[in-house]
Amino acid sequence: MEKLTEAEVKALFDEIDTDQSGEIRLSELRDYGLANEGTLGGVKLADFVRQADSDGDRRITLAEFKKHFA
Ligand SMILES: [Ca+2]
Ligand SMILES: [Ca+2]
Repeated sequence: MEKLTEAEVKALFDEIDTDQSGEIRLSELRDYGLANEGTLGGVKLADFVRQADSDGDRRITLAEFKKHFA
């Protein structure tokens, strides 16, 4: 996966977190994926959630999101 800067990761997070709740839900990822061929950085959305959601609550916080791209 290509390296993103911290600012780019934050911008991407904000782009996906359309209700600005501070966490990304699968439904938000789906909406984002519909416009982006169902993948994020070349990773399938369902796989992305499994990988990025380190505490398993099915929501991706900015911290988890950053960790994933770090
Ligand atoms: Ca959200
Ligand atoms: Ca989580």
